[in-house]
Amino acid sequence: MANKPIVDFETIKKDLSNTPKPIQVLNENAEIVDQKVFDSFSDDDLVEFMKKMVWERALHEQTMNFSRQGRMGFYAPTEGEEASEMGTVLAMKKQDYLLPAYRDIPQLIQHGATVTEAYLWSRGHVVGNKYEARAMMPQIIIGAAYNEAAGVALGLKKNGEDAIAFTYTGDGGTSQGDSYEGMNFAGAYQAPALFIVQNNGFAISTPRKKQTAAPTLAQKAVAAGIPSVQVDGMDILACYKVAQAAREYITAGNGPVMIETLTYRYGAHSSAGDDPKRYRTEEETKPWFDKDPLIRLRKVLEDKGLWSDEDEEKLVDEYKSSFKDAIKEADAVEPDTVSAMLKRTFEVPTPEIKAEIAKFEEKESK
Ligand SMILES: Cc1ncc(C[n+]2csc(CCOP(=O)(O)OP(=O)(O)O)c2C)c(N)n1
Ligand SMILES: [Mg+2]
Repeated sequence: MANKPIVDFETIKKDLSNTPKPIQVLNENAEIVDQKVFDSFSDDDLVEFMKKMVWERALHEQTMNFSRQGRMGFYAPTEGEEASEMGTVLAMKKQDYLLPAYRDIPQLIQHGATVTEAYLWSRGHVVGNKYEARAMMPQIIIGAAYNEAAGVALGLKKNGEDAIAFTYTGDGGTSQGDSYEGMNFAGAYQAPALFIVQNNGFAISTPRKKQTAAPTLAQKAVAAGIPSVQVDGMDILACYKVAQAAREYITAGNGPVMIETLTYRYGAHSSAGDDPKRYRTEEETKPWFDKDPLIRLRKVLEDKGLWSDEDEEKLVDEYKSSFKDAIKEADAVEPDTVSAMLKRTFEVPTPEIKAEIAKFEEKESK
């Protein structure tokens, strides 16, 4: 008798790749692929989405300039990720809680932090860590914002609030244990959290394919009992609609959701200046530039007579001038000091810490 195995693992493995196509409203050529969803947006909505993406790109360009002038601390470029970031954050309500990662400064500002606070955060200044809006400071430990979100979401549930926790990590973040733990906890407690993975293709220089054998990152939520979906992260209309649908589903008491946005980081990992040309070819990056989220929506708006180059240039100038005001405000804030940091960290300082404080106060007084 042929030795037929009790189970066909090869078929099970192949089935893992049998996943739905990423959700789109506008395709790469700016053609409408979901007319019904497209028609649910008014002309004003479409213009508003475009403005938000132009704002994010202007923020990126101006902040990179500040960085080159030595006026920023850590800054993670966002060019290419405008649809993924603005589309999802625009589905948030004021009462929702944001747990961002370091590349999510634009969402943090959209949710109510000031640009000045964001710039102070970049400089490591304590004033940049606290906002009037319901948001935590951007998380540097990759994947860890998912744990924060699980805890915050459980708190919102226990308080009976009509609010959810929105959180972001990258493709690399899903290779970290923290992200699994956060999702598992939220799944177990049916906590109202929306987990967003911005899959921009790379964790610094490590390509997505080398990080995991999982056919999609969305699948990583399945083991926690969390429904998940992939969305075209260069299509702001799709990102918005999917995040909005997720929020509705979560607030109806159905537990968490995970969304994987397929996007791309055009530039370097951070303003510290790694060179992407050392780990990816032009051949590989070109198709992503062709999918640009601004080009895509701009084309739709121009066809409808709702947008012009002049409109855009005027907006960019306005936005950039507001960022220049913001950095001036940040410059005017008294610099943070090591002694002040030590004092607020230790309610009861040990003798060693007391000595450190004295040492730094002496240094700082000069
Ligand atoms: C736990 C942890 N390990 C390593 C790092 C160093 N690190 C900073 S960013 C990064 C890559 C993250 O990639 P991804 O999650 O895809 O986010 P992206 O930067 O692409 O937005 C790594 C490894 C870190 N911050 N935290
Ligand atoms: Mg990444």
